[in-house]
Amino acid sequence: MYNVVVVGASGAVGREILKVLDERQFPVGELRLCATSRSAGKQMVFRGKTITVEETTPDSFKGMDIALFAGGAASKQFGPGAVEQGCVVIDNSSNFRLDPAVPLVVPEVNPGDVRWHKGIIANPNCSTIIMVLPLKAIADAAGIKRVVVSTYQAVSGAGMEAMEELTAQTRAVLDGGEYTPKVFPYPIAFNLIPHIDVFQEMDYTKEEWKMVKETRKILHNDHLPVTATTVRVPVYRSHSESVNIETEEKLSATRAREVLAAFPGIVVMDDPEKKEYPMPLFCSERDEVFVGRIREDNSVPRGLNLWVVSDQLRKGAATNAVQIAELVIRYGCLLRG
Ligand code: 11C
Repeated sequence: MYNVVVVGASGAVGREILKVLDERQFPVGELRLCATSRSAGKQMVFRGKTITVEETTPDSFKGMDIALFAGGAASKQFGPGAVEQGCVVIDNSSNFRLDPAVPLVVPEVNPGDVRWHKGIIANPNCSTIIMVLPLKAIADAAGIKRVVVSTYQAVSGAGMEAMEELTAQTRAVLDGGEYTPKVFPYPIAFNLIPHIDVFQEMDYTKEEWKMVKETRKILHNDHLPVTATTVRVPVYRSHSESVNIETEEKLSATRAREVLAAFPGIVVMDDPEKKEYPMPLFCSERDEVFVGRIREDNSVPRGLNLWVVSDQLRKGAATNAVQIAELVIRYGCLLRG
C-alpha cells in the first residue's frame, strides 16, 4: 500500500482523481487531502471514509509516497520540498512540463520516460494528451510530417467556477436577464471564444503553444511541425479536436481505422452510415480517447483528417495522472524504499 497526498483535492480535477484512484483500485494506504486555505476544512469521502481537507504546508508530504498535484501554482511552491521528503510528485500543472529534467508522460505513448524521473513527473495539458494518442498510433504506422489541430474545449477545462458560469449565464440569457462574465473574457453561453489562456509569441495563446511544445516532447520529435487554434465552447465536459495529419507514407482511411482501433486507450467510433461519430455528450465520464470521421485528405499527397473527443477531466487529467502513478509503482521507481 502507498501513502498518497492529493493537492487541490476539492477542485474539478482533484475530485476526479479521488474517483479514479477508487475505480482503478489504486493501493492507497494513508490518503491526505490538501488544498488552499480557502478550501481547508471541507469534507470529502473516499472509500466510505470522510477525510477533512487540510491546508497544504511543507509538512503535508511527510511520510507520503506519491503526491498528485491537481494543477495551479501549488507544485511550484511545494513540489521540490515534497521530493526532498521522498515523495514522487505527479504534477498536472504546466509548471515543469517543458523542463528537460522532468519527464512529460502519457502512459500509452511514452511510458518509459517515467523511469528517468528525478522526483517530479509532469502530466501534460488535457488537449495535448487527447491528441497524442492518435498521433502516436499514426506515427508508428506511417510517420508524421505535419499536424494542424483546432480544438473545441469544454468549460470544465477552466474549473468548476467556469461550469457554474455557463449554467448561470445560459439561465440568464433564456430568462432575458443579465450576467457579467467572471471567468471568461466574453459570454460563453451561446458563443465560442477563440482564446484560451494568455496570448504569447506570434499572437498564439499559451494553450496553443502547449499543444505544439508538449506534443514534440512526448513524441520525442523536437522539430515536428504542429500548429494549433484553441477554442472554448459552451460544453460542460469533454474536449473535441479536429486533427489534420500529413503522413510520411501513404495511410488509407481503412488502415488508419485499423491502427487506431488497435492502439491502447483509443476507441474508434466511425460509421457515417449509422451517423456514428464521437460527441462530448456521449464520451464524458469515460477514460478512452474516441476517434471518428476518419478520412483521407486529398488536398495533400498523404493526409488524414480525424475527429477526436475525450473527457479532459479524466484521460486529460486525473486518469492520466493515476496511470503515471501506477507506472511508478510497476517500474519500482518510488523515492523511498
Ligand atoms: C483548458 N486545457 O481547457 C486547459 C486546462 O495546462 O493543465 C488545463 C491547463 C493545463 O482551459
